[in-house]
Amino acid sequence: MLRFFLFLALLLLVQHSMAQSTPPEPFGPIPTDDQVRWQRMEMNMFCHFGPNTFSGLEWGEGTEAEDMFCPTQLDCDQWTAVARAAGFRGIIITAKHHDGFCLWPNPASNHTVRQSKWQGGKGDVLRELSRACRKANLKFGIYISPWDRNAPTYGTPEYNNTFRQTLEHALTHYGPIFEQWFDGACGEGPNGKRQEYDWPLFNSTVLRYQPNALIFSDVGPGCHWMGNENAVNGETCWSRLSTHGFAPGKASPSLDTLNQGQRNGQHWIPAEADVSIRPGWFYHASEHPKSLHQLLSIYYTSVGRNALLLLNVPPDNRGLIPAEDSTRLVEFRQALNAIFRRDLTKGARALSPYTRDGGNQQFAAHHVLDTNYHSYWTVDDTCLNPTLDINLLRATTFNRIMLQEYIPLGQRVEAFEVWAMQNGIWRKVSAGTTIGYKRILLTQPITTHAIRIRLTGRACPVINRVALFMDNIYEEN
Ligand code: FUL
Repeated sequence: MLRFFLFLALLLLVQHSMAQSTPPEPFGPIPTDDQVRWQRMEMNMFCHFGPNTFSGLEWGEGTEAEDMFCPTQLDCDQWTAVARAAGFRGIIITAKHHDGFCLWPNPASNHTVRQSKWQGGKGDVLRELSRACRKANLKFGIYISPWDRNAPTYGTPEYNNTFRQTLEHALTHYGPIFEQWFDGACGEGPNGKRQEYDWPLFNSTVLRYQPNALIFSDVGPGCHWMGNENAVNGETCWSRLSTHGFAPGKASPSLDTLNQGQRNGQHWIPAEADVSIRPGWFYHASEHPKSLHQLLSIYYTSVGRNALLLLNVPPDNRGLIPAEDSTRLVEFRQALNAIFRRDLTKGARALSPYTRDGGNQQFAAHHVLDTNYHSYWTVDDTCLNPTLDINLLRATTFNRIMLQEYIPLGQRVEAFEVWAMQNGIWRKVSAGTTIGYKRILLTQPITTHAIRIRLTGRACPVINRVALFMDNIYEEN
């Protein structure tokens, strides 16, 4: 009998503590673990490299001789060193651009490095880069254009099968691929015809051989193009998108929709912002990298607005990243470090009268100040308009406010305001709609010893980070 009571008591205790610590249910579609990992990479490097690097074109004709591809000093370790110094987490290379030339000996094509004199036909850029990435602890991804101005079968149903073989080869010889980048462009091939792309076949091929890869296209399914090539994401940016009836390219949703995502979108498909450090995607001797100011602006309108930044840094005709680009990237990294290394909430206290389960420590406000990604502040399910106060250690001046939602539980916030205590009264200093994985707000310098954040959620908000920074480098025009 005693045992029975002990058991009952234990059961009640367990039940009680479980009820106390039940996290909110996810809201709407949620990211996969791969999508969360991907989003947390924040910045990746794109490399456009191929015959265009030597011809000066942006879109090769497909008729270029294979020997045109002849980098004299290719060194992928140099690329990865630059990527690491800049703080990128992965590299995506144009394994095949619209001209059809393959940077690896693709058996499904006769227009590859194997047919060139480069390294006696034994060269393989994907082999070199995938190895260099592994060595440097960077993730490796590939861009393979379905549009092919060289493939003789392009414009016929047979081409879809050739393209499947192309994917199959690239996806099975170079280790894990974190992202497969699909361009929606669908122009004419050598016979003047356009191709009807078999997207279900392409996507299923990728996922068959690389189940952890995110597929990028205008409509995902892993991540989606955000509607422009300037990396200016919508200030409202949902990571949800409905894609039924749409396809990459001409059949994609409107640019506005791509730019802002959809409040009621049916799938979790976060935004990726691709932009080039130079005017063109490929290297051209006459072009030069963007200024530090432009790169910081890009950072704020992409990473700062719930998108991942894919910054293109084209290697030159030697096969190296030019010094002016690597210098600019190091400046960029130094600037980001200078701005974001010092979180001005250090030593602050975070408080909320709304904390879940009557103030359960597991969900307490102080979790927004720690850097543990998986700890967060949240409130009762019925509380859709909570507030959170951050009492700073002393009067502090900042001009950047960073907010992060804990996206494994979905994107929940649809409006927020930030208030600052000044001369004894609360003044509204910033406001917006969505937060998502990360939102960075730009303000004039604000001096205060307390801020209050008001949130409106579609479901109870779940916030894992609030931070304040002072940026003395970038000034908005
Ligand atoms: C576009 C392509 O047409 C450009 O050449 C470039 O590759 C860019 C990233 O995507 O659609």
